[in-house]
Amino acid sequence: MSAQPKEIFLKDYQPSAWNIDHVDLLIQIFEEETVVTSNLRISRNPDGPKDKDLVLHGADLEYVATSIDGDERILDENVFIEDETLRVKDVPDAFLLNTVVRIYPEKNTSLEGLYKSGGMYCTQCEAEGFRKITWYLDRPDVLSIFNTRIEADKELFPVLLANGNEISRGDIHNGRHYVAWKDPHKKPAYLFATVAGKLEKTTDTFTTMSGKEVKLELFVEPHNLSKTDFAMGALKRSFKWDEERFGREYDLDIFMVVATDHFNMGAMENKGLNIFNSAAVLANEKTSTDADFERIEAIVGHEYFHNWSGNRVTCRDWFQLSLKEGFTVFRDAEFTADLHSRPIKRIDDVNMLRSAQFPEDAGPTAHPVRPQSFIEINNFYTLTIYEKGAEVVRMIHTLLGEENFRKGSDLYFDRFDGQAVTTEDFVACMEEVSGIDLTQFKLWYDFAGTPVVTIKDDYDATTGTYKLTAQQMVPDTPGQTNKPAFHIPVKLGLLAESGENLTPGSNDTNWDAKTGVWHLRDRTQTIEFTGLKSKPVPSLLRDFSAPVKLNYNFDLDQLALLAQNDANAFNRWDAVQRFTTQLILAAAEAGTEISEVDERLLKAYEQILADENIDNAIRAALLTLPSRPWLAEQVDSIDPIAINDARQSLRVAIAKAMAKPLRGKLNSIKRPAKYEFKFQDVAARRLRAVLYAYLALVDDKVVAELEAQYKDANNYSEQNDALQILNEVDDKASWAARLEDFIKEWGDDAQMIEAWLSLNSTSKHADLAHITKMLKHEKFDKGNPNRVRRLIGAFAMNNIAFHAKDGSGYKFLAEQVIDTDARNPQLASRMIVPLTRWKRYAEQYAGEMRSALELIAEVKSLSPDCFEMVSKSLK
Ligand code: B3K
Ligand code: ZN
Repeated sequence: MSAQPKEIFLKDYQPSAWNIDHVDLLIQIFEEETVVTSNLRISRNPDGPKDKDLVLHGADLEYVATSIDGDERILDENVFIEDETLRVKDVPDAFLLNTVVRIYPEKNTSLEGLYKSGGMYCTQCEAEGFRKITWYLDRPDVLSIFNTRIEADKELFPVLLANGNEISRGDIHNGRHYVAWKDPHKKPAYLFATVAGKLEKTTDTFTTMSGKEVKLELFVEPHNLSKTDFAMGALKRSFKWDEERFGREYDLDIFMVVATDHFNMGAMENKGLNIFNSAAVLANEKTSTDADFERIEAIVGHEYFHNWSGNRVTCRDWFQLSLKEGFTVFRDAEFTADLHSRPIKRIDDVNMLRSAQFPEDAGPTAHPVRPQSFIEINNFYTLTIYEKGAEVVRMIHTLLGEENFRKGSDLYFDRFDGQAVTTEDFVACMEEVSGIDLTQFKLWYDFAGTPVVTIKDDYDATTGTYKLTAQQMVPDTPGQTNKPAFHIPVKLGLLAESGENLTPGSNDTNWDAKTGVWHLRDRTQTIEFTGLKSKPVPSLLRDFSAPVKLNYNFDLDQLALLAQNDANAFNRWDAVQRFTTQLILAAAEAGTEISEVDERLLKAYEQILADENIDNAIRAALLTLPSRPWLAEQVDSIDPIAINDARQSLRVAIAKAMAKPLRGKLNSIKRPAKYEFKFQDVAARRLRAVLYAYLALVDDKVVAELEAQYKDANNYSEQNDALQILNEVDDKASWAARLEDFIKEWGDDAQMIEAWLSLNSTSKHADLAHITKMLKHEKFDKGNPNRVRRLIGAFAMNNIAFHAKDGSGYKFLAEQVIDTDARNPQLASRMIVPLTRWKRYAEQYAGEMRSALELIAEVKSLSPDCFEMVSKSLK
């Protein structure tokens, strides 16, 4: 491995010695290079350390010139470059710094800074990409006013964009032109953006709550114009929702979105100029699934909501990343829940949390929601920062209630508008408006690991009292042991043996009767409920009121009762999950197949199919077995093949036992004649897909029916449902033929190529030989992160072939990581994730995974990104 990169610590934070009061940027794009001229008005920060020198960040910049207050300076002992910085010695307290650099966006494969995606130029500056554009104080607590002028060839790049409002444009010599932009809002450099391209746009307007008309513009490459309507609608819904639910109004005359094919993540909230991965914004019914529409709506909302939670109020330093990300994920989750279905959104989110965040929190890269150190900040855009961070905000919401939470967020936005702040500042506002002491609660920010809450109960028939005793334990994580007790809100209810939902009564000071929340604050805590005629069944952690693993020794009778009667939709689902988890894990451990389904489960399923009081989406969720990663997370030593086989055997057994009612339900669902992305229709499609997936395992007619559905459906959602199931039950030859047809039909559509790559990598037929062959396919492009994720990433995350006992799958991934790292460290680093969990696997897998990690570790010029992941994993 290369020399150890530097670790940065939260405890070392110091304010900047310098402010940048104003930025003037001139970006001149030429065919093979770009020249960036920057004029920075700099002054001493009265609250900062008394440095004599100015030290600016810069990476991969070719030095051209520097001047201070108009005096040209050459590189000498007073102005010099060292370790990705430009140091200017002994500067005055206020001055104008001019620098000129040359950069090469065409060669920038890291997709960070200014780079070329196809024919267009675009930027990605979060977290530390601005330093690849010009010398700057590239840290989130330095906020400035930006003026940007871009110049480029007029024919090749008719559209030139930057943050804020356009102030002028015009032609210059040699067929070139310019556009100048001014952003009146102070912002950190990570929110800077610029775009140049031959783009077309869809436009619309939104009138804000104070009556201001905002122009909405969505820019795409011309062939994508037919895929912009949905995102535009989602954008308007976002504007409206943030006004209604959070009182937040948009603050510029124009809001622009640009779609680009090459992007390292989903999208970026640059002020007034969001840049989106095409996959996260372009959609129409011919090429997008319901899940795509859902995801796009959520991301469009998320980036827009950042305008307040992130842009107007930003982070003091990158350790506070969850201040904006956790809060904004909470906001987008509420947006989706308000628009569609609250319980379904909760179930979807908890599935993701348990399947991906819990494993992260139990692995070598586990870190607190507010980390105390990092090597490469790009490695910290994690499920913990985003999803667990959102859970922490959700718990604050639970503790305060909607009204006080809104008061707290109003106070936060008012008080810190235009500032860079900390999670402490956020929590302090919540405490101030509610009078609730969150001192203990704040431990959630500082300690990693998923808390385990173990609950035992005891019923006394003579007094009618029911006692619950909870014990909490936060497991050790790298660098953190012996953790204190957390404040954990456990929402609960009780059910009588008859299935009736009771109203629990208790005088306990930690019991909140209004919300049904039991506040755990001690390592061990007991509560007594009175007035119970018989022993109740507890419904624990309703709505997943805290991101914990909750253990209670449920027997299958209790779970069956909850599955059929719990008034809390989330817990009804969770009861079925717990029930099926018990069956699958018992079989996996014994190495047996499940051939008969427990009668109680069948009864519950039959009732679920018949129950008129639940919608089809809930029905679909109830009928879906726990994910393989979540099952794996619940065992001591993971055997992925055994878990997969046991889970599959239960699916087959259910299908056999219930073929008739499943078919009956399927036939009763009408397929709407016209595709619409609306909840009832989406729910019906979800249920049809779940039912078909079962029936395909036992009913010979299904293949023909699904083939017909694939051919005659007027929307890709139904086609994809058919494909996904056929992908599982097809023989190899039909599978290959179908994929061949697919790419012939859709080979010009980027989103469909991506879908096709996934179909290629997730089937049971997708062995290593197939994936290796696919790497050479003309539609695969290793420079495009979406394609890499859909082929290699999906293979490693979902495919059983990845876990071949000889370690060939792991070695393949290691080789791909090494190859990718040389171009795009951020992408490569993410690809390592499946290997990092090696210690959790049974011996024969763990050893091979470790060897694969060691292969990566041996590389001499490994990026800091991969170095951090690999060295933490091998520790
Ligand atoms: N803030 C960006 C993520 C930036 C990732 C940089 N490696 C998107 C988002 O969370 O909205
Ligand atoms: Zn975000």
